[in-house]
Amino acid sequence: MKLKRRNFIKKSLGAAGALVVNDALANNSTILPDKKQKVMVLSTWRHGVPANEVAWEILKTGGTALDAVEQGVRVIESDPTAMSVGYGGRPDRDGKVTLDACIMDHLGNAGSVAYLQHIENPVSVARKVMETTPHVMLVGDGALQFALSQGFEKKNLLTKKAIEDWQKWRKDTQYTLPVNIENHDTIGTLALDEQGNVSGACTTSGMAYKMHGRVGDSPVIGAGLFVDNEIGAATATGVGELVLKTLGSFLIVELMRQGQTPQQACETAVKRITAKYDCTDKQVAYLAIDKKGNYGAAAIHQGFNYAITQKGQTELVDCEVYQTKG
Ligand code: SD4
Repeated sequence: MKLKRRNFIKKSLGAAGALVVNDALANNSTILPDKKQKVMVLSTWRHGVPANEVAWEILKTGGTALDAVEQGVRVIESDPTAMSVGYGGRPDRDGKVTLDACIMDHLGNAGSVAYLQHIENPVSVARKVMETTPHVMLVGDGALQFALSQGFEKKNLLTKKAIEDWQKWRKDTQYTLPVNIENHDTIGTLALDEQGNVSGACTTSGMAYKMHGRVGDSPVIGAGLFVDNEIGAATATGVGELVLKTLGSFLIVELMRQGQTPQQACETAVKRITAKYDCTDKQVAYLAIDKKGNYGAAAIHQGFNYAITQKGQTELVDCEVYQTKG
């Protein structure tokens, strides 16, 4: 990767910078033959590791990128220790867990839910929206009613730990709105399957302690996620308002269409934000993949990492390119 662009800083990593999390599959007979070498899956943040491992189980047996991204992120949605996604996600400032998610396939189909409460796996509701309705996006009570009609079960998503943290937050901050580098960890997952098709999914409980009714970038096609099977795909994490105002994932795919590499396109999209907005305490990070299996990542600030799985091996990688304001 070319990393030395003006205003961008390369964090020096060395060989130890990438943590090899699981190389078990690389050492056995399931290793993929050459023609399938570009099969891969990438996910944002550390919880991308278990998500990728589930996605890989699907990809390695010839499954679709669409199934892989859905099943991968579901694991994180259902994990109460992942406190920015699905069950156990941090609530809004009024104590309600409201979820945003979307999914997009290689045919350009898209489905999305926003401000959805009481459903553990919003990504699967988004997929149902995509596959069984003429619409792209359902929100709030309508999304919940639709989910229930499709057989999803209602569940209390607010865990004891999330309640305790929220109560502490209310006491400490006196209900002021927090927007900072620390309070988000959305999962965005992009996969390239054996057929050479790209799909993506993005799911979140949104910014912790957001205003009730707030929807971020994650369920908005083109903002939190965009897939164009001719080109590639991109996903976003961080302060959704900044991603929404620049339509970051769509921008990245369009930049790749114009010839930028995934890495260059992610950097351009980050610069588009920092050129216009004060990002002193606000993080946004992008992850992108192209049809050939090239990928890239860039962030405003240090601290973003992502998981990549190829040939059965998963690595957690610190994003090497970030931009301080300027
Ligand atoms: C949001 N983009 O709701 C989401 C939060 C996030 O990593 O990305 N967290 O604004």
